[in-house]
Amino acid sequence: MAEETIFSKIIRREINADIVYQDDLVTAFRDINPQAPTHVLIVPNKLIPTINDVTKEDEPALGRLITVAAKIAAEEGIAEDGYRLIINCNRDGGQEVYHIHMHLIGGRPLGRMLASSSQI
Ligand code: DGP
Repeated sequence: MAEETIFSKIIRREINADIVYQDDLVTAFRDINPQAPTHVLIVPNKLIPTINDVTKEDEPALGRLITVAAKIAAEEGIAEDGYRLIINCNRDGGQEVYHIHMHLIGGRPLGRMLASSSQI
């Protein structure tokens, strides 16, 4: 059994967060440390630690992450200019909270996907 993170408490509304959307499958709330004018985290309500742990039965919730991202981007007024969706996985991916979450980031030009580096 995976260990709960702070995100489970946010989903259950046991601690404060700026929740912008919630339904039976996913919850979306503003990142506590925003990297751009819009920075929303969209998470499955079910605790799935990483992308490596997903199963076929998670497909409805994982698909909902995308449709909710598009809806929030439209509401935030960033759909036309564009935005970035990111899911980090494990240490090399930079994952800090072990409850799958999709970052929706936009509201300014985001530049190249990765900082340029000579290391491949
Ligand atoms: P990642 O590196 O992909 O695991 O991103 C974790 C993000 O979660 C990071 O951008 C900060 C955010 N975060 C961590 N704790 C909290 C919290 O308690 N509330 C909110 N709203 N965001 C949090």
